[in-house]
Amino acid sequence: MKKILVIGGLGQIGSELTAEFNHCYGNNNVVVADAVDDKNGIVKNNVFEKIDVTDFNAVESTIKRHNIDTIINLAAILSASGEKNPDLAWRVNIDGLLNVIRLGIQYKLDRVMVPSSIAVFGPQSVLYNTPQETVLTPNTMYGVTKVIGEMLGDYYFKKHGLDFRGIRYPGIISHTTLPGGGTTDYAVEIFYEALKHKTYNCFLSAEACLPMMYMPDCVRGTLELLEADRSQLKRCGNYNLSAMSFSPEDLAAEIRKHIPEFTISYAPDFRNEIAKYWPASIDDSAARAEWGWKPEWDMSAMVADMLKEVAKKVIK
Ligand code: NAD
Ligand code: AKB
Repeated sequence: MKKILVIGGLGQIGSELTAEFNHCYGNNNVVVADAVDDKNGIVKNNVFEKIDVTDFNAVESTIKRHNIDTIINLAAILSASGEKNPDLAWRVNIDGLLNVIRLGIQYKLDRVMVPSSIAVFGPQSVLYNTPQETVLTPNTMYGVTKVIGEMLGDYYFKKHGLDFRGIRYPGIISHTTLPGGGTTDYAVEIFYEALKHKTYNCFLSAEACLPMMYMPDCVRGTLELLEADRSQLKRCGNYNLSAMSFSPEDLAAEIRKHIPEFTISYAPDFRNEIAKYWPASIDDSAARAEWGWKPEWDMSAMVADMLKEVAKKVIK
């Protein structure tokens, strides 16, 4: 890898992945692209390109202009936003992905990485210690696009040798950039509300247990898979990855260890229906065996760190 293009680089994961790529590969070798302007000044040390991933020519000219040999495509419409606008979710998550895949083949890119999600699972999947291989019948448009994305990656790897890689991320918790319209967003919002108002009204039910991961593990795992020797990998874009699992009431209890007066109430909305059919826990033995994955952050360490970091932003 010499020159990396991060599409969707202004988002929750892209903004932090770019910082790590800068550290590992040098900021001159990392180009950040997104469909929106960088109004919050996220990109400080990289070339920024405003492009829409659904615009084939724009992605192609960016690849050519910067001599790109690796693409990380993070541009996506997440689960809750996707249910509000399924057509847009299809366009960005599938048409955009196909642009990246076709250009990856045309320009013989070294590798292409596109995340999947626990949203690939659904009512017929095994929902505890969910295995790598199980029935995938998602009940959201987002989940549908993620299943198809995994299958397209596999297809183009086998037919055209495109080195396609991806992780089924769990809900990602972080404090740098806010999450972008998912079902697991509550697990970030709760910290801001706990510190600002000592109370939080949760859009999931108390017992909705989901797999989650703290951003430092997400960034490290992504880099590890990106760097892994292809000959060690038995699959492409669908690695299960696990770190911790908790419900809103578990998380609230952990926050109360730091803020004893914190209270939580529940007003489950349509996102609770999505969460109901996502796994409670994940079996990530394939990632552990094939590329050495091991999480470092558990819930109590994550909560302590989130409260410390979010406090710097909300308590002046
Ligand atoms: P996000 O919503 O925070 O960021 C996505 C970025 O893509 C945004 O900056 C947005 O402006 C950009 N974008 C949207 N449409 C675009 C388009 N047409 N062209 C170019 N850019 C466009 O999302 P994220 O949380 O950073 O997720 C990144 C990837 O990881 C996605 O594929 C998502 O499905 C996956 N994922 C995320 C999580 C999570 O909890 N954050 C969990 C599982 C999987
Ligand atoms: C979402 O909730 O949509 C994302 C995801 C788990 O894919 N955070």
